[in-house]
This record gives sequence, structure tokens and C-alpha cells, in this order.
Amino acid sequence: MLNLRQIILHEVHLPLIEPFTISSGTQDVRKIMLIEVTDADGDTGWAECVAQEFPNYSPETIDTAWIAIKHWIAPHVLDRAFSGPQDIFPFLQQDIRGHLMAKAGVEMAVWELSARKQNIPLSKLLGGTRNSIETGISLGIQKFPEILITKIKKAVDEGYRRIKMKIKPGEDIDNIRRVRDDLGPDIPLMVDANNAYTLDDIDVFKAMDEFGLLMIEQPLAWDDLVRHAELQRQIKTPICLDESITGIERVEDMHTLGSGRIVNIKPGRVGGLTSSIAMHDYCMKHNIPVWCGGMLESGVGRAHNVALASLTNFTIPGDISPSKRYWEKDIVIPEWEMHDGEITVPVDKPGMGVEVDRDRIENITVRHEILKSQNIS
Ligand code: OSB
Ligand code: MG
Repeated sequence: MLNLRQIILHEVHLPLIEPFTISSGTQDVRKIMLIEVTDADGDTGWAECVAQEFPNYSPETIDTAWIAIKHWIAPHVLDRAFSGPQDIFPFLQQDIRGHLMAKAGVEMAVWELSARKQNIPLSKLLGGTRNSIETGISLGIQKFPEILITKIKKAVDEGYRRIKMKIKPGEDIDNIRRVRDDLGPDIPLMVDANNAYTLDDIDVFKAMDEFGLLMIEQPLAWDDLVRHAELQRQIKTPICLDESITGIERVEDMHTLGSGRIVNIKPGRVGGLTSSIAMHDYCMKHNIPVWCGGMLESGVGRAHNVALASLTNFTIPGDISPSKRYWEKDIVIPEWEMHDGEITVPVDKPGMGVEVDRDRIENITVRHEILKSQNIS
């Protein structure tokens, strides 16, 4: 039995080594919510809520997630007996609508706690089968195409197994052509539009077919499946859905409608690890490849993504880069490192396999709140 006694929320601000620009905006400081749960035995687990400062990726933000956890999620789960971490998500879904990022933060911390209590790695608790995962890089929109080319070349030289470049209207076909012309047809290249287009832009996507892209990620609206199906019917390049897939039902709908052929699973977007595993299993059964996306996580969220990406059907390199790609100094020990384009899954350590650097967190905390059940003194 699992009995949660306390949830602590920490907001830390981490400056990114370089600003990250997608079609809907730029981030230079990542405002991160860390979640620390404690159970009746005094054991603890950590996770990260991936909601960002502005609602330009998802409707949730770090502030809405804070409110959701404090007022609705924490009171719902504290001091209640659960048989295991897999019971948290269905329980939250039953009574609380939406707020998937907030729910995921708490749920993932409980998974981490459970792994630590059982003294096994989180990857094993989730059913992971890999000892290392292939690493991809997500490159934001750059000021000039020359900078993009240089960055892609450097990433390939560093060993990254898959390159993703962000696009937006006016910064798409010409940039892709330059990358192919300068760096050749063999680079495993894909693009991510973060919803910047509509079906009126269909010719842009038809033109992309000649570049041998691995996939086009989320070209149309963030909550759409029907128009994506129309687009996928008219182009050869596989569509990969990110924002539109908020859970297992949306994966089923995507499959039924033909809205895409690949799924980007971000546990933080879909309500947590239970939901991610269900999506993974469904996709494996239906021969839909999946990969683990990223939300510019600190080493804590990254640890959960690494554990999830160790499951069998994560066959495409994910957006799981090493700590140094994002931060001068990460908040976990050891930091995440890449060797020959791979990150080692910490299969010999319990829980998420890295320790939170508490001194460092204290130095960069801007908000902190301890949530306890009313029943406890
Ligand atoms: O669309 O995948 C995305 C970052 C923030 C919000 C949305 C996305 C991204 C990335 C970054 O692409 C991936 C990473 O964490 O390296
Ligand atoms: Mg994306």
C-alpha cells in the first residue's frame, strides 16, 4: 500500500545555454516545477512538471499547474491508500478534467518513490528492456540558415542519431533544401512545426516529400486529428503527432482516422507514466513506432524520460539530449551524459538513478510550497 503524506512544490529558474525558439515563441530561462512526494514511511520520490511559463505549447502553464496541484490534485491523493503508482492516474482522471501536466508531475513522482522503495531502477519498474537509449537533438529556429547548418553539422559530428529542426511559415522549404544541399541526403532529419500551419499550406508539405524527411511533427493545430488525416492522405512523409496526442484514446483516434503514423510520447504531456505505457503498448501492438519527446527538462524530468525510453517500442531516437546541451550546470548528480550518441540507462541504481542536488536547488528556488493533508499535524 502506498500512502502519500506530503507533496512539496519547488520552482527553480534555469537559464538555457542558448535561447530555444519554436514557431510560437522563444524561451531563454526555463521556469521549472519540481515535485517531491513523501509517503507514510518517510520515503521520497521526485519528478518534474513540464508546464512552461506561457501557454504557447499547451494550455497549461507552471502557474495553472501550481494551482491545480495545490487546490485539487494534492487534496485528492494525500492520505489515501493506493495499491501502487498505476492507480494514481485513473483516480485523478475520474474526478478532475484536464490539467494533464499537473497530474503527470505528481504521478511520476509516485512512480519514482515506488521504484526507490522496491530498490529497483525506475526503468525496470516501467518494464524497460534497454540499457542505453539513442539520442536526438531538437534545434530551434535560428536567425540565419548558416547558423542552422553549422549547428546541424556540429550535432552530427557529436554523434546525435537524429536531427530535428523547428520550422514555421517562411522558414521551411528553403532551409530544408539548404540543409540537404550542404550536408547531404543521409542525415536522419525531421522537422517540427508546433502547429504553425493550416491545410491551406498543403503545397508546402507536398514539397517536403522530396527531401526524405523521417517525419513531419505536428504541422497543424494543437488539438486537431481530422485535418491531419486529410494532410497525411496527400503526402508521403509520415506525420508524427505531439501536441494532439493527450492520451491513449487520441492514439486510437489517430490510428483509426489515419492522422499520423508515428507518436511522440512525452509523459509530462499525457498525464504521466501509466498513460505513456498504455500508449506505448497500443502502438507496439499496431506497429506504430514511438519516440520520447522532450520539454527542455532539467535532469529530473530527463531521468523519467530516459527510463520510459528504455521500453521496447521506443525505436526512434528521442529528444533526450545530455545535460550540457541545455544547462551550464544541471540540478542532478551525476549529470546526463552522451557517449557515441547514446545515453546509458542507470539500470544499476534504484529509482530515477540520479540524485537531486539539494544545495543547488536551494540556491535557485524562487517559490516553494509544502502541501500536507489536513488530517496530519
Ligand atoms: O515540440 O517537441 C516540442 C521543447 C519545448 C516545447 C515543445 C517542444 C520542445 C522541443 C525540445 O522540441 C526537445 C528537448 O527537450 O530537447
Ligand atoms: Mg514537438
